[in-house]
Amino acid sequence: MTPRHTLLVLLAALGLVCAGVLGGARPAEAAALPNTVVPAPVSEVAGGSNFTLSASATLTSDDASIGGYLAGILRASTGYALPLTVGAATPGSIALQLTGAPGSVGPEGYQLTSDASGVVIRAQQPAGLFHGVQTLLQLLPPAVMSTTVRSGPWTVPGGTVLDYPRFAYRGAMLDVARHFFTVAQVERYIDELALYKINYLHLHLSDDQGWRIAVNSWPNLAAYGGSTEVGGGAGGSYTQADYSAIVAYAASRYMTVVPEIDMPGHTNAALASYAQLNCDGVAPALYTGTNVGFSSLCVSLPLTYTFVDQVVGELAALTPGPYVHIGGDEAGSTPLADYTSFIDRAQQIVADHGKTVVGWHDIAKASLLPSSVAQFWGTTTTDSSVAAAAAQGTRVIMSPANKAYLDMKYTHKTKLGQTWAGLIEVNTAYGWDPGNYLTGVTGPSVMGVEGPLWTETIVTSADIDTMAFPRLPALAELGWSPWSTHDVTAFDQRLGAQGPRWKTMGITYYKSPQITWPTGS
Ligand code: TNX
Repeated sequence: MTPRHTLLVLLAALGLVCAGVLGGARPAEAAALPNTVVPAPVSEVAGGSNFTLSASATLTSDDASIGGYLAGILRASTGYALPLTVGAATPGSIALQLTGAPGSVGPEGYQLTSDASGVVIRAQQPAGLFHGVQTLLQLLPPAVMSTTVRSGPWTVPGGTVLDYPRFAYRGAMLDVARHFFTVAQVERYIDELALYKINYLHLHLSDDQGWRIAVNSWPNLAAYGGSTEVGGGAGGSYTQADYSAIVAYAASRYMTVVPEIDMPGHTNAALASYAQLNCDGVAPALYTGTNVGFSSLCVSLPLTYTFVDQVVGELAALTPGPYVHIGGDEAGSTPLADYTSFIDRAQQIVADHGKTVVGWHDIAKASLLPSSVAQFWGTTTTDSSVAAAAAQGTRVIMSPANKAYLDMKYTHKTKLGQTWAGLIEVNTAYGWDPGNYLTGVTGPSVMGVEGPLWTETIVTSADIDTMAFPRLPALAELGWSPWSTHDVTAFDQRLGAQGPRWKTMGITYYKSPQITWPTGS
């Protein structure tokens, strides 16, 4: 039990003793904040009276779109009118305010106070308000997530939450190349990720099996390279307008899109689309299997760099976020000297388009620009080239495949997924410290954590849900919560409390036997 939990138990015990001394039933005022919020907040102090939303309540918000987001969820499940206004909080209301937050909350944090007179969420920036809204939703009963009217009472326990993230980067990756997912499917996943304060969506937009984003200067990439997927299905691709719609939807959930074009390996779809990109001038056939490491852009060909420049240029222009991911993994058919010279040039091209490079940690074999970010996907806790890069100032996103890969099976019985990095049960996904995991990669070298979901075996939204839940919330907690809150017993209880929410929302999840799922999950 952490000191914080000890304090909560003591407070709860005190409440019971007082109630006993006073000779009455335990007053509602004595309720402790329940251990239900994922990711665990920095601090939660129970106290004061509970708040119960009434049919005549109002919402006030300094940010109209976040107010609208919360109103949309609450109106649907409560059936209350909940008129949205701007200005001072009225008694009985929920107020979202961009004033009065303590400085410690930073750009993404918030303070939430709840008592009989109302709930007030204060933040310095809209992102903080949005995160506070997610906490508020988790303090309300699970039925609040219903899209049809349910019965209350809609009670928020009295108390104060002060909260802000441990890491600036808390990501999830979706591989839309091995199997294609529509804009609506990606938006559904964005909504799910937002519940857990994920703030980066990494889209793996190209691979051997498919090219998924229209590039005006190279139209065959999407038209032909996007025409199939693993298993030989029809595949698909995003128009530039589709991609912009995903970017805008993510932004409405305070999430930044990181687009990935994987190079120089994982490029069969591009090579199949343009014969002139191949060293021998011959286009290979489209590929619908699941092997890796067999394709490579032609590093000695000048046209290769025209291609990279035009593709990155169009993508950078469509991407408001700071990062472009250049892949760089498993370039098994690119000789090392070619690989490093390619990565050097690709980094410069990305920089010329005003973006910061992210690459799988294999790029640490090249000489990295000071700004470049390496995404660690290994299965060991030492990697000399990543440690050397970190010592030079390279920042690292932690996605160790044996902990963070959402496409690994939970157990041998899991129908979907792979096993090459091991089996990943919930407590394995939770049981590591991203800030102190990889030798030589600690402190400011760690930019954050990401859960990649590769989709060789993943076809539907239900498949996505089954692999991401409940492990994604575990990773989200590693990314957000202070290490001092890390406690597997308390976490498993918090996670169990999410089950009824997922059920209400129609999220198919793996009912891990490690978790006690409450009735109604
Ligand atoms: C390795 S991890 C890959 C992907 C596969 C994944 C399957 C990494 C950077 N590359 O190409 O989809 O394994 O788990």
